[in-house]
Amino acid sequence: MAGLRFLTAGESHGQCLTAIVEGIPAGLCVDIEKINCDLARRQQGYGRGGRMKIETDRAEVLSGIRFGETMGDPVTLRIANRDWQNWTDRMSVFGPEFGDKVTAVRPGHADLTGVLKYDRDDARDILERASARETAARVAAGGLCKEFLAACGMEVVSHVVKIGGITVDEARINRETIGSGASELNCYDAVAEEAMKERIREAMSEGDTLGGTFEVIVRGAPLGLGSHIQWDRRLDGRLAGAMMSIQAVKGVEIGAGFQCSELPGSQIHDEMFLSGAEHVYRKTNRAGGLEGGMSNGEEIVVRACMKPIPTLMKPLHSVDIADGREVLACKERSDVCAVAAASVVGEAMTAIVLAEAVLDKFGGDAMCDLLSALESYRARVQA
Ligand code: EPS
Repeated sequence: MAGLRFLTAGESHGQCLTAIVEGIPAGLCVDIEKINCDLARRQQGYGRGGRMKIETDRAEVLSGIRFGETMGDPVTLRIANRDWQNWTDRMSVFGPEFGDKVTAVRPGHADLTGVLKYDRDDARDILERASARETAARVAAGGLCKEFLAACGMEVVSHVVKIGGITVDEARINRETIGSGASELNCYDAVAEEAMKERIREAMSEGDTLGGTFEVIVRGAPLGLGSHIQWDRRLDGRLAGAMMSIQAVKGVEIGAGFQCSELPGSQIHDEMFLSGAEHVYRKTNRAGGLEGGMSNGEEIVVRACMKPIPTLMKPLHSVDIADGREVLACKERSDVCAVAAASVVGEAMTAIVLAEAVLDKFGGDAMCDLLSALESYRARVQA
């Protein structure tokens, strides 16, 4: 039985999104405003569309927390869709069919494969759930996991490193400020951020969309989360899978990632040094904090690349599933660039995987048992 599991439910223009998180031990103090803060961060970002002006995402707790503390029960989190008010007829649960069908499927979206696989004649039945709106529920679940990790001395932050081909200059970034929330694009190189905004403005005026890359960093993880023993216990594999599950993500790297295929071993592996008699340290972190499928005590660094959103205001060539004609793809209100939002979702998915790994290693129905196991382990391995 998995130590932690979560499910989400809900359509983009349905009544609400719901997340159920099971496995958080009893006795965790939860600050709902921290979860709401992440939900607000997910809504931000230069280049987001009109929907974000309608919504003010906030999580409501329906189960699992009493007097501000978890009880060990599944925690149910609900986020209302304000836009539902404008969709009650088109998204009615039992009412008669209403509204135009979406039939001019979008290249790059779930539309075509979804309607064929699920035998639907309206791509709305697919796009409502495929929409990245679902990530609000993941961010709420991840926010809860972040609070659990914080109680264990861990922090998960992120930053955007590339948008539309414009890349940050690592030399201009003070890594300690990452996570301070001081940037509209969640980018900590102010010069690159301005150029990214300009690129987003250009794409918007051209009716186009832009992708990019974000990096998630875990601080304070003890060494030994995950295991080399079996493929499905490797933490790097679990992180990559979770990251790849985010809508529009097409590539994931850990540490030096794809650079590993270019440089010799002498320039990739992080050499080890001793401070004092026993403490091993490294001067570099090209492994991204993961060796042998286990955390090694350094910062865990995962990058994910997001493709440009497939809804273009200057639509691409496509087909109409209603009559089999070649047409231009449909236009739905959408974002020009959502990489900053995706970086917050990346934090959430990373937090969920890390929380699961902590629970696998230290067990725990009750926070006090888990924290004492963690403390004695940290003392033994000095991490
Ligand atoms: C999103 C809400 C959606 C989209 C976007 C993400 O709202 P709407 O469809 O009402 O404009 O803005 O979804 C997509 C990018 C997509 O491809 O579906 C959100 O809450 O993040």
